[in-house]
Amino acid sequence: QTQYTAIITEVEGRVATITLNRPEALNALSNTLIAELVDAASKFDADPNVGAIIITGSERAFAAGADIKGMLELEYSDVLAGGAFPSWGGIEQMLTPTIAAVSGFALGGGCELAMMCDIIIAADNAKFGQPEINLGVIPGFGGTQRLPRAIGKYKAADMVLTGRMMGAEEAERSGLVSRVVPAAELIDTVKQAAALIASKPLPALYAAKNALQAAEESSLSEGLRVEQIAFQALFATEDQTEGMRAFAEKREANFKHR
Ligand code: CO8
Repeated sequence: QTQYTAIITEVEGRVATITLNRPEALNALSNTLIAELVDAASKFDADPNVGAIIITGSERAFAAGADIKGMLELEYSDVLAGGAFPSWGGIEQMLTPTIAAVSGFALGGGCELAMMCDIIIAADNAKFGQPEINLGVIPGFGGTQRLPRAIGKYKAADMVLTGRMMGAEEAERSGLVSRVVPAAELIDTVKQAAALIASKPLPALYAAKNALQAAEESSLSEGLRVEQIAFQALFATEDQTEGMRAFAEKREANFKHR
């Protein structure tokens, strides 16, 4: 088991949970935190015994953004060189389904991290925002691209240009979150959703996630082709045979995740 300093990891059944843990800075995304998160997430993604990954923070903050104190002294040449910020390591392209469980602040890089996940479940106290404009910068972890895709051009421009925060109710209405639940029920709800997902046949989960990603990245005809090829390929899996046979035999399927 790797020793992490800025995150806590836990596995229960087929569900892995990564908890951001820098309470002194409202889980600001330091380089160490990002590197540890990417390391843990990629290891879980590579593990066939993990069928869903939860990323969460504390009750007060999912993450209040990139670490502003760590960026204070940076100059253009430092940032341009590319070494100032760690890579997200393609975390959003992992095939294992990810759920962001958001309570409190999800600002800047925190909002962007939530948007790298497949599903966002928010507590009713959640606050989303891209406040970078107040710091003289703009979102740098995908916010200007993922937010308009999630909530449309006009809502996104309102958020990015004013830097204002959006509460959970507005976020749900706008399509930024999948569900809102009372804060006290957040973790239980997310664990139940993750366990339900993780119980599904893994090859189909991977294929579904890959096709959903294609919907964001490509034209309709290309996306439909990705879907078609994946749909056909699933007929080569044991879980497809088992899933359909179980239905016909009116019994519960016993998936092997292969
Ligand atoms: N970075 C570093 N420290 C932080 C951050 C942060 N983003 N957010 C909060 N903290 C620290 C505070 O400095 C404070 O520390 P201390 O007690 O030592 O002074 C502690 O956390 C608690 O925060 P507050 O006292 O401010 O708590 P409040 O409840 O008064 O306010 C807020 C909470 C509203 C969340 C407030 O802390 C805030 O506005 N935080 C900054 C939010 C922000 O601007 N985020 C965007 C950061 S920029 C970004 O994310 C860009 C990402 C892209 C990078 C591009 C790379 C290529």
